[in-house]
Amino acid sequence: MKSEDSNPTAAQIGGVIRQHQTFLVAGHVRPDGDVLACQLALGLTLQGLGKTVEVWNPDGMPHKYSFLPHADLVQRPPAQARAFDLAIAVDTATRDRLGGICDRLVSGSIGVNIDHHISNTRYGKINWIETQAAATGEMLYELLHANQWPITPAIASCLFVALSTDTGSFRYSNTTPRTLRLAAELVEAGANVAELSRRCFESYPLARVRLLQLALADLKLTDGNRIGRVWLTKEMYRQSGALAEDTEGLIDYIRAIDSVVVAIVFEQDDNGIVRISLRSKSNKVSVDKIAGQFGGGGHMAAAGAHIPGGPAVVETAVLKAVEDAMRSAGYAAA
Ligand SMILES: [Mn+2]
Repeated sequence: MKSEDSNPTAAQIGGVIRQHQTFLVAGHVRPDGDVLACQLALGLTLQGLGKTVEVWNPDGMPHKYSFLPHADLVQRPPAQARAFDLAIAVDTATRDRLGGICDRLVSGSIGVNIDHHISNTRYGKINWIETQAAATGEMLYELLHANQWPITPAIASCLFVALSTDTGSFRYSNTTPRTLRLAAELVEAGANVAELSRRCFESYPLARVRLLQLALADLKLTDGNRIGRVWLTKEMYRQSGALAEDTEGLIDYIRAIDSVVVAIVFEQDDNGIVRISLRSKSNKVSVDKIAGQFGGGGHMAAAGAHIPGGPAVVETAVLKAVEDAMRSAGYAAA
């Protein structure tokens, strides 16, 4: 794997952008606050530079984030392939996570890959990967700042949401002095902390709470209450009326139990695949490594994977991997 020493500078990325006129900004499936806010912030920046830009997300703009400025810029990819001078992916660890966007590009490829995931596969022609960044939003701030491109109130609001959502409102261990300084600058540039925080963290549809209610009714704690896990089943979705997009952050309710070190959410999809999300509260237990054993990845403290197999078999295998990681980290068997 190439080291981050081979990263281009923000100024170099700016130079590449200046050379082109038509752009695609791409982001990952099951979008979160960071990816959507970054797609919009970059889209608005490119528009401000007089470029022609389209912003595609495989799942479109979820209702949850439709409060973001110029949210309607985010579109689902069209049926027909399109040509752009440059396609830029943000916050997306693998080409697969682009959900087929590359198939809708005449070039078939991503020109610039901007991301902070440790598991990024460097699938772009140019790869700018900073795993120390709390959010891809931090990198976009650097891009704008280094190239003296304006941070309008709309862009500041987007970047604030990117930082805020990927740090759990500046609570997770990825929050650095730099993250907090950037947040302060974004507030100076026009981001409204109270309003944006309310939209991100205190504005959920009732169906999500109903889904949470059903999931938590079946919460299981093992390994001395240090491993917490729930399933989100089709039946729970049906009963609650919740959508896939309503599940972002549900895992934090398990993570928040004081005894829990590793939290897991399991979910079965239609194609015999089990989707897992993992969170760790210990810097000795890297869930990125656990997810990696199943073909997934992410960050030390937050990761996921898509695993083929039946629910019981997958659950047993994942629990075993988590328990092994706990033992390696020095937690005695309970
Ligand atoms: Mn991110």
